[in-house]
Amino acid sequence: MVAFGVNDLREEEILVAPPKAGEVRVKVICNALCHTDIYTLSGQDPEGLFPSILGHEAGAIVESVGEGVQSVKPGDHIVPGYTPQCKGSDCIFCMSPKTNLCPKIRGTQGKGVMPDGTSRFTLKKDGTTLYHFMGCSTFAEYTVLAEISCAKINPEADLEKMCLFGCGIATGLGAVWNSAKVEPFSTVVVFGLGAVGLAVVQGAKALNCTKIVGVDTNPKKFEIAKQLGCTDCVNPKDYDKPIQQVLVEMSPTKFGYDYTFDCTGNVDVMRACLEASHRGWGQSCVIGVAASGKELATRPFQLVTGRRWLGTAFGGWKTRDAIPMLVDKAMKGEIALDHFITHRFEGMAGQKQAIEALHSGDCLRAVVRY
Ligand code: NAD
Ligand code: AHE
Ligand code: ZN
Repeated sequence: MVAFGVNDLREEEILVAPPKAGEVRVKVICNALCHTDIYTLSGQDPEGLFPSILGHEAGAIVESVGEGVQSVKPGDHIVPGYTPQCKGSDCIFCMSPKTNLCPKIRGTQGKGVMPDGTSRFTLKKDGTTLYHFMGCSTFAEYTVLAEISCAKINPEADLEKMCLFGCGIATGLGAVWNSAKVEPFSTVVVFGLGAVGLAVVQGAKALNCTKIVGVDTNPKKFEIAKQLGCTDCVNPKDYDKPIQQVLVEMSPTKFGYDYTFDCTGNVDVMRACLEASHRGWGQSCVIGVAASGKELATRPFQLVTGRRWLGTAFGGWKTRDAIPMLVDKAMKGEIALDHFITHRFEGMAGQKQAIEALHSGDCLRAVVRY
Protein backbone atom coordinates (compact mmCIF):
# COMPACT_ATOMS: atom_id res chain seq x y z
CA MET A 1 0.00 0.00 0.00
CA VAL A 2 1.70 3.16 -1.15
CA ALA A 3 0.95 6.45 0.61
CA PHE A 4 1.13 8.87 -2.35
CA GLY A 5 0.03 11.91 -0.33
CA VAL A 6 -2.28 13.01 2.46
CA ASN A 7 -4.91 10.27 2.94
CA ASP A 8 -4.08 8.90 -0.52
CA LEU A 9 -3.31 5.22 0.03
CA ARG A 10 -3.31 2.88 -2.96
CA GLU A 11 -2.44 -0.74 -3.61
CA GLU A 12 0.41 -0.96 -6.11
CA GLU A 13 3.01 -3.43 -7.31
CA ILE A 14 6.43 -2.45 -6.04
CA LEU A 15 9.97 -3.78 -6.38
CA VAL A 16 11.80 -4.49 -3.15
CA ALA A 17 15.56 -4.55 -3.75
CA PRO A 18 17.79 -7.14 -2.08
CA PRO A 19 19.28 -6.24 1.30
CA LYS A 20 22.64 -4.46 1.31
CA ALA A 21 25.34 -4.98 3.94
CA GLY A 22 23.88 -4.96 7.45
CA GLU A 23 20.33 -5.25 6.11
CA VAL A 24 17.65 -7.92 6.12
CA ARG A 25 14.82 -8.50 3.64
CA VAL A 26 11.71 -9.95 5.28
CA LYS A 27 8.37 -11.36 4.20
CA VAL A 28 5.78 -9.48 6.23
CA ILE A 29 3.13 -11.89 7.48
CA CYS A 30 0.80 -9.49 9.26
CA ASN A 31 0.51 -5.90 10.38
CA ALA A 32 -1.46 -4.23 13.17
CA LEU A 33 -2.52 -0.67 12.52
CA CYS A 34 -1.27 1.89 15.05
CA HIS A 35 -2.71 5.39 15.35
CA THR A 36 0.71 6.78 14.34
CA ASP A 37 0.32 5.36 10.81
CA ILE A 38 -2.97 7.26 10.43
CA TYR A 39 -1.37 10.38 11.91
CA THR A 40 1.42 10.32 9.33
CA LEU A 41 -0.97 9.46 6.48
CA SER A 42 -3.13 12.43 7.47
CA GLY A 43 -0.19 14.82 7.00
CA GLN A 44 0.20 15.76 10.68
CA ASP A 45 3.69 14.30 11.11
CA PRO A 46 6.43 16.90 10.67
CA GLU A 47 8.69 14.09 9.48
CA GLY A 48 6.05 12.54 7.19
CA LEU A 49 7.23 11.91 3.63
CA PHE A 50 5.37 10.93 0.45
CA PRO A 51 5.33 8.75 -1.55
CA SER A 52 6.13 6.22 1.13
CA ILE A 53 5.27 2.84 2.57
CA LEU A 54 3.85 3.20 6.08
CA GLY A 55 3.34 0.52 8.76
CA HIS A 56 5.47 -0.32 11.80
CA GLU A 57 3.67 -2.92 13.98
CA ALA A 58 4.28 -6.25 12.28
CA GLY A 59 5.33 -9.88 12.34
CA ALA A 60 7.70 -11.10 9.63
CA ILE A 61 9.95 -13.93 8.46
CA VAL A 62 13.50 -13.33 7.23
CA GLU A 63 13.78 -13.99 3.48
CA SER A 64 17.43 -13.03 2.83
CA VAL A 65 20.24 -11.22 4.57
CA GLY A 66 22.91 -8.82 3.37
CA GLU A 67 26.66 -9.06 3.83
CA GLY A 68 27.84 -9.28 7.42
CA VAL A 69 24.45 -10.00 8.98
CA GLN A 70 24.92 -12.51 11.80
CA SER A 71 22.09 -12.13 14.30
CA VAL A 72 19.33 -13.44 12.00
CA LYS A 73 19.14 -15.90 9.10
CA PRO A 74 16.51 -16.80 6.48
CA GLY A 75 13.52 -18.44 8.11
CA ASP A 76 13.86 -16.64 11.45
CA HIS A 77 10.72 -15.00 12.82
CA ILE A 78 11.14 -11.36 13.72
CA VAL A 79 9.25 -8.31 14.92
CA PRO A 80 10.61 -5.08 13.37
CA GLY A 81 11.55 -2.36 15.85
CA TYR A 82 11.21 1.30 14.96
CA THR A 83 13.72 2.07 17.70
CA PRO A 84 16.79 -0.04 16.88
CA GLN A 85 19.30 -1.46 19.33
CA CYS A 86 22.82 -1.53 17.87
CA LYS A 87 24.34 -2.94 21.11
CA GLY A 88 27.69 -1.36 20.18
CA SER A 89 30.11 -0.87 23.06
CA ASP A 90 30.68 2.63 21.62
CA CYS A 91 26.93 3.46 21.72
CA ILE A 92 26.42 5.49 24.89
CA PHE A 93 22.65 5.00 24.54
CA CYS A 94 22.72 1.20 24.13
CA MET A 95 25.25 0.96 26.97
CA SER A 96 23.11 3.10 29.29
CA PRO A 97 20.35 1.45 31.31
CA LYS A 98 18.57 4.82 31.31
CA THR A 99 17.33 4.78 27.70
CA ASN A 100 16.37 2.75 24.65
CA LEU A 101 16.97 5.60 22.21
CA CYS A 102 19.80 4.14 20.10
CA PRO A 103 20.56 6.90 17.57
CA LYS A 104 22.63 4.76 15.18
CA ILE A 105 20.25 5.01 12.19
CA ARG A 106 17.77 7.64 13.45
CA GLY A 107 19.02 10.33 11.04
CA THR A 108 18.50 8.31 7.86
CA GLN A 109 15.34 6.69 9.26
CA GLY A 110 13.78 10.14 9.68
CA LYS A 111 14.69 10.96 6.07
CA GLY A 112 12.86 7.83 4.85
CA VAL A 113 15.95 5.98 3.63
CA MET A 114 18.17 3.09 4.64
CA PRO A 115 21.42 3.78 6.53
CA ASP A 116 23.38 4.20 3.26
CA GLY A 117 21.02 7.02 2.25
CA THR A 118 19.09 5.13 -0.43
CA SER A 119 15.69 3.44 -0.67
CA ARG A 120 15.00 -0.23 -1.41
CA PHE A 121 11.51 0.49 -2.80
CA THR A 122 10.47 1.46 -6.32
CA LEU A 123 7.08 1.61 -7.96
CA LYS A 124 6.99 -1.17 -10.57
CA LYS A 125 4.98 0.76 -13.17
CA ASP A 126 7.27 3.80 -13.51
CA GLY A 127 10.31 3.32 -11.28
CA THR A 128 9.39 6.07 -8.81
CA THR A 129 11.47 5.82 -5.64
CA LEU A 130 9.39 5.34 -2.50
CA TYR A 131 10.41 6.43 0.99
CA HIS A 132 10.73 4.06 3.95
CA PHE A 133 8.86 4.86 7.22
CA MET A 134 10.05 4.52 10.83
CA GLY A 135 12.66 2.03 9.65
CA CYS A 136 9.89 -0.56 9.12
CA SER A 137 7.49 0.05 6.17
CA THR A 138 5.34 -2.98 6.86
CA PHE A 139 2.34 -2.06 4.67
CA ALA A 140 4.04 -4.30 2.09
CA GLU A 141 4.46 -8.00 1.46
CA TYR A 142 8.24 -7.59 1.63
CA THR A 143 10.36 -4.92 3.27
CA VAL A 144 14.01 -4.27 4.06
CA LEU A 145 15.14 -3.54 7.60
CA ALA A 146 18.43 -2.73 9.26
CA GLU A 147 19.70 -5.81 11.10
CA ILE A 148 19.75 -3.74 14.31
CA SER A 149 15.98 -3.21 13.93
CA CYS A 150 15.14 -6.93 13.88
CA ALA A 151 13.99 -8.56 17.12
CA LYS A 152 14.24 -12.33 16.66
CA ILE A 153 11.41 -14.14 18.44
CA ASN A 154 10.39 -17.70 19.25
CA PRO A 155 9.25 -19.28 15.93
CA GLU A 156 6.46 -21.09 17.80
CA ALA A 157 4.83 -17.75 18.68
CA ASP A 158 1.72 -16.63 16.80
CA LEU A 159 2.90 -13.68 14.69
CA GLU A 160 -0.66 -12.31 14.44
CA LYS A 161 -0.56 -11.67 18.18
CA MET A 162 3.12 -10.97 18.69
CA CYS A 163 3.12 -8.19 16.10
CA LEU A 164 1.39 -6.12 18.81
CA PHE A 165 4.72 -5.98 20.63
CA GLY A 166 6.13 -4.02 17.68
CA CYS A 167 4.56 -0.86 19.05
CA GLY A 168 1.35 -0.10 20.97
CA ILE A 169 1.15 -2.79 23.62
CA ALA A 170 4.87 -2.84 24.38
CA THR A 171 4.76 0.96 24.61
CA GLY A 172 1.89 1.10 27.09
CA LEU A 173 3.33 -1.59 29.35
CA GLY A 174 6.84 -0.12 29.18
CA ALA A 175 5.61 3.40 29.90
CA VAL A 176 4.39 2.10 33.27
CA TRP A 177 7.16 -0.36 34.11
CA ASN A 178 10.24 1.30 32.58
CA SER A 179 9.70 4.99 31.87
CA ALA A 180 7.57 6.12 34.82
CA LYS A 181 8.64 3.17 37.01
CA VAL A 182 5.26 3.14 38.75
CA GLU A 183 5.40 1.65 42.24
CA PRO A 184 2.90 -1.00 43.39
CA PHE A 185 -0.30 0.35 44.95
CA SER A 186 0.04 3.76 43.27
CA THR A 187 -2.86 5.82 41.97
CA VAL A 188 -2.98 6.32 38.19
CA VAL A 189 -4.91 8.22 35.52
CA VAL A 190 -4.86 7.17 31.86
CA PHE A 191 -6.09 9.63 29.22
CA GLY A 192 -7.10 7.85 25.98
CA LEU A 193 -8.28 4.25 26.15
CA GLY A 194 -7.06 3.00 22.77
CA ALA A 195 -4.68 0.05 22.62
CA VAL A 196 -1.82 2.09 24.08
CA GLY A 197 -3.90 3.46 26.97
CA LEU A 198 -5.40 0.05 27.74
CA ALA A 199 -1.90 -1.44 27.83
CA VAL A 200 -1.05 1.26 30.40
CA VAL A 201 -4.11 0.16 32.39
CA GLN A 202 -2.97 -3.46 32.13
CA GLY A 203 0.55 -2.53 33.28
CA ALA A 204 -0.81 -0.58 36.24
CA LYS A 205 -3.21 -3.37 37.20
CA ALA A 206 -0.28 -5.82 37.23
CA LEU A 207 1.28 -3.58 39.90
CA ASN A 208 -1.89 -3.68 42.02
CA CYS A 209 -2.42 0.05 41.60
CA THR A 210 -5.20 0.99 43.98
CA LYS A 211 -7.02 3.50 41.82
CA ILE A 212 -6.82 3.49 38.02
CA VAL A 213 -8.96 6.15 36.37
CA GLY A 214 -9.55 5.87 32.62
CA VAL A 215 -10.48 9.04 30.74
CA ASP A 216 -11.91 8.99 27.23
CA THR A 217 -14.35 11.05 25.16
CA ASN A 218 -15.63 7.77 23.68
CA PRO A 219 -17.60 5.91 26.37
CA LYS A 220 -17.58 2.75 24.23
CA LYS A 221 -14.06 2.17 25.61
CA PHE A 222 -15.19 2.00 29.25
CA GLU A 223 -16.37 -1.61 29.39
CA ILE A 224 -13.04 -3.13 28.30
CA ALA A 225 -11.16 -0.55 30.42
CA LYS A 226 -13.01 -1.74 33.53
CA GLN A 227 -12.41 -5.40 32.65
CA LEU A 228 -8.67 -4.67 32.38
CA GLY A 229 -8.43 -2.85 35.70
CA CYS A 230 -9.89 0.67 35.62
CA THR A 231 -11.57 1.38 38.95
CA ASP A 232 -13.31 4.45 37.47
CA CYS A 233 -14.02 5.75 33.97
CA VAL A 234 -14.63 9.41 33.21
CA ASN A 235 -15.89 11.15 30.08
CA PRO A 236 -14.74 14.81 30.01
CA LYS A 237 -17.85 15.64 27.94
CA ASP A 238 -20.00 14.92 31.03
CA TYR A 239 -18.48 17.87 32.95
CA ASP A 240 -18.55 21.66 32.63
CA LYS A 241 -15.31 22.19 34.53
CA PRO A 242 -11.74 21.32 33.47
CA ILE A 243 -11.20 17.57 33.61
CA GLN A 244 -8.06 17.95 35.74
CA GLN A 245 -10.19 19.64 38.42
CA VAL A 246 -12.76 16.83 38.28
CA LEU A 247 -10.01 14.22 38.59
CA VAL A 248 -8.15 15.93 41.45
CA GLU A 249 -11.42 16.27 43.38
CA MET A 250 -12.07 12.53 43.03
CA SER A 251 -8.49 11.52 43.94
CA PRO A 252 -8.06 9.72 47.29
CA THR A 253 -5.87 12.49 48.79
CA LYS A 254 -7.64 15.36 46.95
CA PHE A 255 -4.17 16.40 45.70
CA GLY A 256 -4.07 14.36 42.46
CA TYR A 257 -2.59 11.04 41.30
CA ASP A 258 0.85 9.50 41.67
CA TYR A 259 1.17 8.81 37.92
CA THR A 260 -0.75 10.09 34.91
CA PHE A 261 -0.37 9.06 31.25
CA ASP A 262 -1.40 10.80 28.04
CA CYS A 263 -2.29 8.35 25.29
CA THR A 264 -4.19 10.81 23.07
CA GLY A 265 -1.58 13.00 21.35
CA ASN A 266 -3.67 16.11 22.16
CA VAL A 267 -1.56 18.84 23.80
CA ASP A 268 -4.51 20.24 25.79
CA VAL A 269 -5.05 16.75 27.20
CA MET A 270 -1.32 16.54 28.00
CA ARG A 271 -1.70 19.71 30.07
CA ALA A 272 -4.71 18.31 31.92
CA CYS A 273 -2.75 15.11 32.43
CA LEU A 274 0.16 16.93 34.09
CA GLU A 275 -2.18 19.04 36.20
CA ALA A 276 -4.03 15.93 37.44
CA SER A 277 -0.77 14.53 38.84
CA HIS A 278 -0.07 14.77 42.55
CA ARG A 279 1.19 17.90 44.25
CA GLY A 280 4.71 17.24 45.55
CA TRP A 281 5.56 14.06 43.63
CA GLY A 282 3.22 13.35 40.72
CA GLN A 283 4.74 12.21 37.44
CA SER A 284 2.99 12.68 34.10
CA CYS A 285 4.13 10.68 31.10
CA VAL A 286 3.50 11.83 27.52
CA ILE A 287 3.01 8.85 25.20
CA GLY A 288 0.72 10.38 22.57
CA VAL A 289 2.27 11.92 19.48
CA ALA A 290 1.18 15.50 18.74
CA ALA A 291 0.52 17.08 15.37
CA SER A 292 3.08 19.22 13.61
CA GLY A 293 3.45 22.68 15.19
CA LYS A 294 1.74 21.81 18.49
CA GLU A 295 3.49 22.79 21.71
CA LEU A 296 3.00 22.05 25.39
CA ALA A 297 1.89 24.67 27.92
CA THR A 298 1.28 24.80 31.65
CA ARG A 299 1.95 27.23 34.47
CA PRO A 300 5.55 26.66 35.66
CA PHE A 301 4.00 26.66 39.16
CA GLN A 302 2.75 23.13 38.38
CA LEU A 303 6.39 21.99 38.22
CA VAL A 304 7.57 24.23 41.05
CA THR A 305 5.05 22.44 43.23
CA GLY A 306 6.61 19.08 42.59
CA ARG A 307 5.05 17.59 39.47
CA ARG A 308 7.35 16.07 36.85
CA TRP A 309 6.74 15.86 33.12
CA LEU A 310 8.32 12.97 31.23
CA GLY A 311 7.77 11.04 28.02
CA THR A 312 8.43 7.70 26.45
CA ALA A 313 9.36 6.23 23.08
CA PHE A 314 8.44 2.56 22.74
CA GLY A 315 7.98 2.32 26.49
CA GLY A 316 11.70 2.55 27.11
CA TRP A 317 12.24 -1.04 25.90
CA LYS A 318 15.56 -1.93 24.27
CA THR A 319 14.02 -3.52 21.21
CA ARG A 320 16.12 -6.59 20.47
CA ASP A 321 16.44 -7.63 24.12
CA ALA A 322 12.88 -6.83 25.16
CA ILE A 323 10.58 -8.00 22.37
CA PRO A 324 11.68 -11.68 22.59
CA MET A 325 11.21 -11.48 26.37
CA LEU A 326 7.71 -9.98 26.03
CA VAL A 327 6.83 -12.66 23.47
CA ASP A 328 7.94 -15.40 25.88
CA LYS A 329 5.84 -13.86 28.66
CA ALA A 330 2.79 -13.73 26.38
CA MET A 331 3.32 -17.37 25.37
CA LYS A 332 3.38 -18.33 29.07
CA GLY A 333 0.11 -16.45 29.60
CA GLU A 334 1.78 -13.77 31.73
CA ILE A 335 0.69 -10.96 29.36
CA ALA A 336 -2.84 -11.15 27.92
CA LEU A 337 -3.07 -9.94 24.32
CA ASP A 338 -6.17 -11.42 22.70
CA HIS A 339 -8.55 -8.65 23.77
CA PHE A 340 -6.57 -6.05 21.81
CA ILE A 341 -7.33 -7.68 18.46
CA THR A 342 -10.85 -6.46 17.75
CA HIS A 343 -10.65 -6.70 13.96
CA ARG A 344 -8.93 -9.00 11.45
CA PHE A 345 -8.65 -8.48 7.69
CA GLU A 346 -7.02 -10.39 4.81
CA GLY A 347 -4.84 -9.16 1.97
CA MET A 348 -3.12 -5.85 1.33
CA ALA A 349 -6.43 -4.08 0.64
CA GLY A 350 -7.37 -4.99 4.22
CA GLN A 351 -5.21 -2.06 5.28
CA LYS A 352 -7.96 0.33 4.16
CA GLN A 353 -10.53 -1.65 6.13
CA ALA A 354 -8.21 -1.45 9.13
CA ILE A 355 -8.06 2.34 8.84
CA GLU A 356 -11.85 2.56 8.64
CA ALA A 357 -12.10 0.30 11.68
CA LEU A 358 -9.69 2.41 13.77
CA HIS A 359 -11.63 5.56 12.80
CA SER A 360 -14.92 3.93 13.84
CA GLY A 361 -14.06 4.15 17.54
CA ASP A 362 -14.83 0.44 18.08
CA CYS A 363 -11.37 -0.82 17.22
CA LEU A 364 -8.32 -1.36 19.40
CA ARG A 365 -6.09 -3.18 16.96
CA ALA A 366 -6.98 -4.36 13.44
CA VAL A 367 -4.55 -7.04 12.30
CA VAL A 368 -4.19 -7.51 8.55
CA ARG A 369 -2.80 -10.83 7.32
CA TYR A 370 -1.19 -10.51 3.88
P1 NAD B 1 -6.18 5.20 19.39
O1 NAD B 1 -6.65 6.16 18.37
O2 NAD B 1 -6.56 3.78 19.26
O3 NAD B 1 -6.63 5.67 20.85
C1 NAD B 1 -6.72 7.01 21.25
C2 NAD B 1 -7.84 7.14 22.27
O4 NAD B 1 -7.84 8.49 22.77
C3 NAD B 1 -9.23 6.86 21.70
O5 NAD B 1 -9.92 5.95 22.53
C4 NAD B 1 -9.89 8.23 21.71
O6 NAD B 1 -11.31 8.16 21.88
C5 NAD B 1 -9.20 8.90 22.88
N1 NAD B 1 -9.24 10.36 22.87
C6 NAD B 1 -9.11 11.19 21.80
N2 NAD B 1 -9.21 12.47 22.19
C7 NAD B 1 -9.41 12.45 23.52
C8 NAD B 1 -9.60 13.47 24.50
N3 NAD B 1 -9.59 14.77 24.17
N4 NAD B 1 -9.76 13.10 25.78
C9 NAD B 1 -9.77 11.78 26.12
N5 NAD B 1 -9.62 10.78 25.24
C10 NAD B 1 -9.43 11.12 23.95
O7 NAD B 1 -4.59 5.35 19.41
P2 NAD B 1 -3.44 4.37 19.95
O8 NAD B 1 -2.97 3.51 18.84
O9 NAD B 1 -3.86 3.79 21.25
O10 NAD B 1 -2.28 5.45 20.19
C11 NAD B 1 -2.44 6.45 21.18
C12 NAD B 1 -1.42 7.57 20.99
O11 NAD B 1 -0.11 7.06 21.29
C13 NAD B 1 -1.34 8.11 19.57
O12 NAD B 1 -1.07 9.50 19.65
C14 NAD B 1 -0.13 7.38 18.98
O13 NAD B 1 0.40 8.08 17.91
C15 NAD B 1 0.77 7.35 20.20
N6 NAD B 1 1.81 6.32 20.27
C16 NAD B 1 2.99 6.69 20.84
C17 NAD B 1 3.98 5.76 21.03
C18 NAD B 1 5.28 6.15 21.69
O14 NAD B 1 6.23 5.37 21.64
N7 NAD B 1 5.36 7.31 22.32
C19 NAD B 1 3.79 4.43 20.62
C20 NAD B 1 2.55 4.09 20.06
C21 NAD B 1 1.56 5.04 19.89
N1 AHE C 1 7.92 12.08 13.65
C1 AHE C 1 7.28 12.84 14.71
C2 AHE C 1 7.31 12.14 16.03
C3 AHE C 1 6.72 10.78 15.99
C4 AHE C 1 7.01 10.12 17.30
O1 AHE C 1 7.17 10.76 18.34
N2 AHE C 1 7.05 8.82 17.27
C5 AHE C 1 7.19 8.02 18.48
C6 AHE C 1 6.72 6.66 18.16
S1 AHE C 1 5.05 6.60 17.72
C7 AHE C 1 4.85 4.96 17.50
O2 AHE C 1 3.57 4.70 17.18
C8 AHE C 1 8.61 7.86 18.94
O3 AHE C 1 8.93 6.93 19.66
N3 AHE C 1 9.48 8.73 18.58
C9 AHE C 1 10.88 8.62 18.85
C10 AHE C 1 11.63 8.66 17.55
O4 AHE C 1 12.85 8.55 17.59
O5 AHE C 1 10.98 8.81 16.52
C11 AHE C 1 7.88 14.21 14.86
O6 AHE C 1 7.35 14.97 15.69
O7 AHE C 1 8.85 14.53 14.15
ZN1 ZN D 1 2.90 2.78 16.71
